[in-house]
Amino acid sequence: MRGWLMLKAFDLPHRTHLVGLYSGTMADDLADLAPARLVPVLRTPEGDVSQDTLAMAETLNERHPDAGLWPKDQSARVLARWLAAEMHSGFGALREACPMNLRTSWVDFPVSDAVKSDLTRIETLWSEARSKFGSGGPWLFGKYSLADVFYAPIAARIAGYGLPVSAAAQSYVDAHLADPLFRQWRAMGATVSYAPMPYTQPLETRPWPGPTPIPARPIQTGPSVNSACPYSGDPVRDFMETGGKVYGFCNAFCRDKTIQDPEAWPDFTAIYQS
Ligand SMILES: N[C@@H](CCC(=O)N[C@@H](CS)C(=O)NCC(=O)O)C(=O)O
Repeated sequence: MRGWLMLKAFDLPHRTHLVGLYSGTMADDLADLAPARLVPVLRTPEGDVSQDTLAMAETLNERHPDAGLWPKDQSARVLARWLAAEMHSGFGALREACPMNLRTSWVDFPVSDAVKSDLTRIETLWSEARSKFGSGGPWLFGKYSLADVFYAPIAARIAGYGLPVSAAAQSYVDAHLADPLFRQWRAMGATVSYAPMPYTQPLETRPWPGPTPIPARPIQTGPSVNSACPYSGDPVRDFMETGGKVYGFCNAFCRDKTIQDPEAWPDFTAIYQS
């Protein structure tokens, strides 16, 4: 999620390639990128490879100095780098107990003292950034920055496991849940399944606490209100229905990611609302 967000949120030109994270094919999928062995992995146009979100973030910032990856203000940048680095190397108890699972939200998750202590630290850091630099918007430094990219998975865990946080921290979590890019990543993730699915809990589930997607379903045939795919502009082949109308897409993945959360996709909502 962090690797994709840092490319999308700052409009950096890129192509994405999906690897089989839990299908047993990951080593083969990453063979061309050795010695990379985990995701995310970044390959630059020159063919240089970096595998680690913090290293990727700095490489992207260096290549796109005007894209606003870190806050503009120097003091804000000092704190933003600190927050990102502390997330990257810290919060082990929370990350161990609550693996990120955007598919499911759990009821009555037992929160250990160690997880509570991580949450307290996270709230302290968020509050430091928000109180000093956050007045211009809902994000840690007002405007969305790499610091928010690094805390998006933490926000997802707080939401999915229903972890106890203050109202101020919950508003920051809610900003992530409502963020179209967060919703897009979640929608794309929901199109992939593994057998068995990882990260289950012996707990009851509840609806995802973010915005409720409008209902949509796949259908076999058109015609559709659009003849060109909203994403690629190519002729449509795969169809879905929502709000009593049929929409077409150039492939099943584009159709399925839209079904998961139609309103997360500006290119789709442009035709949906027209
Ligand atoms: N510190 C690394 C962590 C990378 C990492 O642990 N990636 C996980 C997915 S989030 C992974 O590739 N897991 C597959 C595995 O462990 O086989 C980073 O931030 O990039």
